Amino acid sequence: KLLSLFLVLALVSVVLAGCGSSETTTTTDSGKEAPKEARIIRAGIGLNDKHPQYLALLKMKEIVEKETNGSIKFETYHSSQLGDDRGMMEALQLGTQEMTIPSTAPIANFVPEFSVFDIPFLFPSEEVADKVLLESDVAKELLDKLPAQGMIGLAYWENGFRDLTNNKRAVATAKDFKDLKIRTMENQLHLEAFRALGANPTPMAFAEVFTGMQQGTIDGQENPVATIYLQKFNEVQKYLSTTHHVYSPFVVLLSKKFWDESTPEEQQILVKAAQEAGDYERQLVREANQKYLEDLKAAGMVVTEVTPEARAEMKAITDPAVEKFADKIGKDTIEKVKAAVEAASK
Ligand code: TK8
Repeated sequence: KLLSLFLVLALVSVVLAGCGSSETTTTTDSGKEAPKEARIIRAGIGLNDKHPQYLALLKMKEIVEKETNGSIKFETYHSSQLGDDRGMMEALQLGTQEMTIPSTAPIANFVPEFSVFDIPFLFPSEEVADKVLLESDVAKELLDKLPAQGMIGLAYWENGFRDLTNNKRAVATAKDFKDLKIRTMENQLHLEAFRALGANPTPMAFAEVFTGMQQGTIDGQENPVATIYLQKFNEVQKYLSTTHHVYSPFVVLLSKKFWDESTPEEQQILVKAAQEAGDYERQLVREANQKYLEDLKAAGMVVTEVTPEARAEMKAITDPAVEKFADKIGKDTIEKVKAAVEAASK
């Protein structure tokens, strides 16, 4: 009896197993319901997870994962966990990382034309920057130079107007830059402009800036207010000047390898998601740049409002230094961007 019960059980389990496997076969044969392996975008940025750039990256992740029904998934990394701007862009070229969102300044090491945005006091306002970056042909033409470097520019986002902080003195006018050891991004034009102002600039990866200021190897740095506040630079910096010397755009960069492996439909979703998340990012970053200036004052920073006259003097000093880069950037690009700025300013 026991033996027959055992045989019946064995038979039942064989039949059940058979059913199971035939079901699996059906699904695979139809080729539809079988879950496709998702392709992963590893997205890395230098800023921390409090910054609007990271919040917008999460929004982009949400849009893309939803719109592609999970055929593309994101892994997001902040605070230079995947490396500094240059390292991440090189990883995009190699195809060992899929996305990063640097300022245009370090992109100029790959596509020199991008240095046009490093020209001090180029943009008079965020509204003008929007018109130039989101609507002009030249902004689009610049993105079109990226594929030759193994990268795709999906959209412009905003870092914002850069302000100066330091530990030595209140900087109100050009003469106050004298001998200040200022960290700049890795960008030749920025170095030259700060030298022209009499400062002693040095390029450094973003992740090292806080420690550099804490230990006194540098006196200061320059970044938009949102970054200064959210990275807690005020804990190691006393003076802030609203120089607004450069407006930094961000560019959402994708590796060309990942782009080429994507379907036209996925490519369209990626571009649209980057633009949509970009609108959100601009809104957040503008609110942050406004709000946190007061918070920095409340936290004890000495804030010096730089006058339009003082800015004009700084511009007059940096203009000739910048002129040396005209050939590298391309006179054509400079003229087109300046014309777009003028048209947008009307
Ligand atoms: C972070 C950078 C940063 C930039 C800088 O990766 O390096 O100062 O302004 O925000 O993009």
